[in-house]
Amino acid sequence: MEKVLVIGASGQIGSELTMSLRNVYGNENVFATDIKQPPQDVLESGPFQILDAMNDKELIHYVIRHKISQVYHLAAVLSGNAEKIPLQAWEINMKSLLIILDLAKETSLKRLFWPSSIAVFGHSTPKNNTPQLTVTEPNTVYGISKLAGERWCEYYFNKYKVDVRSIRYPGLISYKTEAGGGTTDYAVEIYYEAIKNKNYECFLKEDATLPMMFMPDAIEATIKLMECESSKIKIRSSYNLASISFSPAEIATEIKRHIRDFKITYKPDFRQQIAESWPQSIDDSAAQADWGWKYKYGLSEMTKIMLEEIRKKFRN
Ligand code: AKB
Repeated sequence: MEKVLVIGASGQIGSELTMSLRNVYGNENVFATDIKQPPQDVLESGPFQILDAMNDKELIHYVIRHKISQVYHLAAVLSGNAEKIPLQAWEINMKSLLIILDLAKETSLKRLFWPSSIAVFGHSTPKNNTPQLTVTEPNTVYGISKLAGERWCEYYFNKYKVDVRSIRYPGLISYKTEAGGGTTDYAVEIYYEAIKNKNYECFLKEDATLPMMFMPDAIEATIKLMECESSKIKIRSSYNLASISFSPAEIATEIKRHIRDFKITYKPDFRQQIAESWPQSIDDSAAQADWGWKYKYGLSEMTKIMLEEIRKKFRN
């Protein structure tokens, strides 16, 4: 039986991924860690421990003690926050990855997942249908750390046979745990504000189109990639992954179909520059061909579910 560890289990991806992995592998076999408390369901359904991903000694003890066979390492400082604390963000994002890559090399860890991002691309990258292999000249700290991380993953695979797998996530949208410190976070905040106040002041311009994805699709892709036979994984840096692309104006129009008097205003801040450096849509044909990826949720299905679930949350 697999013993799975999720590092960063209290975050936006981690909290949902932990619950899905517990459904697959059994509650007692999925261990969750983070430096902050997780949502109630993660806490109550299986093992959780406060553990800092930067503490290599504690981490290695934990992995050996629980005979961990797979790790999902999700802890990171996202794009917006990283610009405020560049050197600290670099240190956290890089050191925690190198600790876990080296741990995988030294122990009997079978598989490792690490998330990359569309942030590896920059101004010189083709904006539409961005290819898997293209110019990568990111100019955010987060993007630089993700690109360097991709190179390290491929290096550990080639040199030490560490079975590491990765996805370049687009902006992720979910109702369960709010995102923190990203450029694409507006697409989560907008739903909460639409229900609470019927208006939203957006920190990006109305036409800032970005690649996005509903969390259930992202979780499915992640588990699918990790379950795939090793020989099928041809890319050991990180896979492009695509579903929907939209601008703040387009998501606002979709919300207005449900909340007629919803209003959006625009007050772009420093994150607009980050958004302008990222692609608008992604070519994920490699992920489709290698491990059969296909997304399910479009903007309208996602909006319906987001509004229903956030309403339920407020009622409770
Ligand atoms: C961010 O906005 O920083 C993240 C990402 C696209 O990686 N959501």
